[in-house]
Amino acid sequence: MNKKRVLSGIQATGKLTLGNYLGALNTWVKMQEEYECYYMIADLHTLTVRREAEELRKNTLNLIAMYIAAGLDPENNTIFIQSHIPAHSELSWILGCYTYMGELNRMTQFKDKSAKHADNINSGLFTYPVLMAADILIYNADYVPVGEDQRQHLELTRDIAERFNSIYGETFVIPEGYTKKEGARIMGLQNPEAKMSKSSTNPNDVIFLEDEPEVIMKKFKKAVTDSEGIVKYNPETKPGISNLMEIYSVITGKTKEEIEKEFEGQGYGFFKEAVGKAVVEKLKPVQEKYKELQENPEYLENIYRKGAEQARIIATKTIEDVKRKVGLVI
Ligand code: ATP
Ligand code: LTN
Repeated sequence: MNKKRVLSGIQATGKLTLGNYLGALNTWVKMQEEYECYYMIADLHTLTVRREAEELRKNTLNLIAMYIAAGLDPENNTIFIQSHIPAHSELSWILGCYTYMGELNRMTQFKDKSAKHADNINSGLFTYPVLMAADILIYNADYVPVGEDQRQHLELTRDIAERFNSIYGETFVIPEGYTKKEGARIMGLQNPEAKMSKSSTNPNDVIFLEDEPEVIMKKFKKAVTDSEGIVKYNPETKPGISNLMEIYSVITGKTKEEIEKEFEGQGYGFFKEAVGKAVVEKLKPVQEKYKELQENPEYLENIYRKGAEQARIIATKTIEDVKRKVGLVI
């Protein structure tokens, strides 16, 4: 049976958050049964913002450990590091010549990140989505599981692929985004109007997957709510409570209505504690496995070396096909 193919990645920019887990990793784990999956560490993308070299290397290894700790089976999935497959960068150059400045100018992530890093608006930040398109198209992925914030990049990827196909004939599979409604956009605990993000400056805004249970409980206790005192889902008027309900819903599998019923007549304090406990329980085995894996760098190296070998087979085929089509001598 021919399985559909999946590709996704996370930038090695630091400790993963509950947002990354519920919006991306958790979905990847579910997809591994049904699809042929390629999960990479997007290390080249991280260079768009200044990093310490040693820290980037450490983050990359830790991220591989976290992929596996979260439940990805390295025997059943191809886990690899983006920069180990130079064909991504080659394809990115070629696709950049089929992408318009106007299209890249519209990307909200570019606008956000250039506002945040006004002293370093480099061209990599601008062409970031082209490299992401190359990551996806080089494997002819059918599905790309990402959080809501990446959907615009995915639309652009489809446009680039369609443009290329219409000039040179069927070359790329047109990928589809795969975003679960639940968990696709987890908001900050202190500022529920903005997404929970690794690079947030307020640590109480973010649950890190490595946070100790007491820290997690404390952060939920401090989470911003409202003065109504009723556990009810309405992201417009009750963003804080609705976000906590979202988190609780993805973790327990309960619907919003079931949660409203469960906490009817209870105060926010009680509800926050329940959410905190559910998160702590869910993360416990992940944290234990993560610690164990961090102590075994050889095992991790084996995985990403083997992953690169597997990924290279498909990437090489695609890049050669593309080069031939555009007229490069190979
Ligand atoms: P940074 O703060 O460095 O921009 P980030 O936390 O946004 O990082 P990324 O590496 O950009 O994380 O994203 C990795 C994956 O996690 C992507 O699929 C993204 O859509 C998803 N993701 C990130 N933040 C959230 C969130 N708050 N809710 C749901 N999904 C998220
Ligand atoms: N831009 C993505 C990371 C990423 C990615 C990809 C995701 C790089 N290449 C290819 C899916 C497919 C982000 O999450 N910030």
